[in-house]
Amino acid sequence: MARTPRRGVSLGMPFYQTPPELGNQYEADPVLRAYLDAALPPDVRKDLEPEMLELGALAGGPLYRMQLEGRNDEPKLVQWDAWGHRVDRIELTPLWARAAEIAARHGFVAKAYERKQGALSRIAQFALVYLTEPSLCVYSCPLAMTDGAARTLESSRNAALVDRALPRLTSRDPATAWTSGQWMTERTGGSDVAVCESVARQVDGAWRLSGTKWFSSATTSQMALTLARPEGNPPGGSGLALFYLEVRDAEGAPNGIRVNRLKEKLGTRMVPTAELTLDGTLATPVYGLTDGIKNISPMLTVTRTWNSVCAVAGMRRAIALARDYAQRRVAFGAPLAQKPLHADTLAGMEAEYEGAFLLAFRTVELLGKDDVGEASDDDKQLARIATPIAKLMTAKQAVAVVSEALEAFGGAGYVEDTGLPRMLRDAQVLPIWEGTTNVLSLDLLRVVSRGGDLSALAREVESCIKGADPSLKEPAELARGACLRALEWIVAAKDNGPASAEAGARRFALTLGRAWELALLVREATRAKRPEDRARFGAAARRFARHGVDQVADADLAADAQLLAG
Ligand code: UCC
Repeated sequence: MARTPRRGVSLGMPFYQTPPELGNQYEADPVLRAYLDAALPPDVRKDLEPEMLELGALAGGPLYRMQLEGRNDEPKLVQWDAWGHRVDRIELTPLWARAAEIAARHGFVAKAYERKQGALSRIAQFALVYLTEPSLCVYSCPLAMTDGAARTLESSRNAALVDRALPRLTSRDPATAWTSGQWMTERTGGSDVAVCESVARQVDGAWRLSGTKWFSSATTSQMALTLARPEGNPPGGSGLALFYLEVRDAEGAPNGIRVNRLKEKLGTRMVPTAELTLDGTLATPVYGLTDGIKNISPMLTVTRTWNSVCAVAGMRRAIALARDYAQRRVAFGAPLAQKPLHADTLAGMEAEYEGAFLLAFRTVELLGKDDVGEASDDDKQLARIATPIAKLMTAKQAVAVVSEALEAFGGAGYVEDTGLPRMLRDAQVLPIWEGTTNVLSLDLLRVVSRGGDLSALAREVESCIKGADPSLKEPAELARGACLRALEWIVAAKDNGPASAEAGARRFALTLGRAWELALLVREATRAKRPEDRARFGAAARRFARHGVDQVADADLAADAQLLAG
């Protein structure tokens, strides 16, 4: 008869382990605290403290437990009611319902528009998001789109739409707060948006949309921004127009929208991602009847920034769990934390995360300045390239770091009811949605090919490494050298023709990204207020430098690529 082992009773080789735990996620985060100490004036910093402590406790306690308990919860699509009426109602999970309430009350979107901290408001906003998001199972998705829609409408100066939607998108009252969708992807694809097939027709003076939206995230939103081609417009992105629509009419009936099904996805399982048919959907043009892609770009800037912040938040959560577990798990006679190779592995993950954190929040700083019209010419140049670089860098780093964190748990990291595998599945979307690594590398190339100046980045790197401690000479020089070489490489590659620049675009973007992250680590090691923070950022800079920075040095690999890619 098989023996059932009781907890704590050893039967030969027991495989009982103590699960990892999280404490207050704000108190336990020296990187966030050191960054905020350096980036914010003391009065702003002090004002944020109580809310950070509150959310840190929530994220590491009740929300984390709720997330583990609701591990298998998923949204449900109810297409028909009992009496045969098509209702297309999506029921959300209890965690998402709680997330919506927390997000509204704490102003996860509103903070950026109340602008109480002026240009620093984005830092305040994203610090809260970063603290809480890892316990909310990607509720960041509707919030990111809501923030993106708010900014797009605000910059459109379309007074009627601003008056109607902005107060709702930025409401702190959960009963009245709206979220927004961003319906861009069609059956023709998600990257090459210009070939979108949806059509807009004017009927009795009102615009009506028809088409299929193939990946519509968080479809429970009250409104959406979407693209369609007004009848008679030419093909291509400039022939598309940006439209605003409300998902239901005043009586709650669908606005010519059918939810065909929810997607079966690898991760982000709490996000209801739907295939939609638009059939005579009433919509309003946001900014005229052309240039839809250009006009939706403020939305992309915001959602890509959310992606970067959520990527670093996910990395930190995975590292926090792995580090806690390393204190508890005894193997080969000692806790894993005391094993030199395990400690070395955790250190490598931490260095990548710290570099990623600083680049994500640098992007946030630049967005905040732009929001309030305080961006200098250099800030504007930097902001345009920071968004794609930070998004592509942090997303790739998140997948690598979270994967390594799962490995740090051994078999437990591969077992569903530990809650750990979900982190990797959710990380894997980060390099895909909102522009893949290659699409964002090409976006960086777009800036260069349209005459954009990248010299602000060389100045940024220079200012980060200025005054660095002699122990950081090597990483500082590495960051400067890699950045300059990449900027020289792109000039030469352009001269060699578009194929050469395109083939090396990812290596170019990654080099700038790694050089920028390294320079920011050096800056933080120099400017941090407390000696222990300076020491830790310095150690992170030295370790990060060893993971490789310059990838353009060997970028002329066209002939090899032909052989290898087939
Ligand atoms: O919707 C999705 C899921 C939502 C979930 C949200 C979650 C958020 C994160 C949550 C946190 C965890 S996923 C689908 C998202 N789709 C994309 O990201 C699209 C990816 N594709 C691209 O980005 C492509 O590069 C395209 C679509 C922009 C390429 O289109 P075109 O037509 O070939 O582009 P053009 O002709 O080069 O650009 C058209 C105009 C140009 O302006 P002008 O003509 O004045 O030069 C560009 O400079 O748009 C301008 N433009 C931009 N401006 C294009 N991209 C940008 C940009 N990024 N910033 C500023």
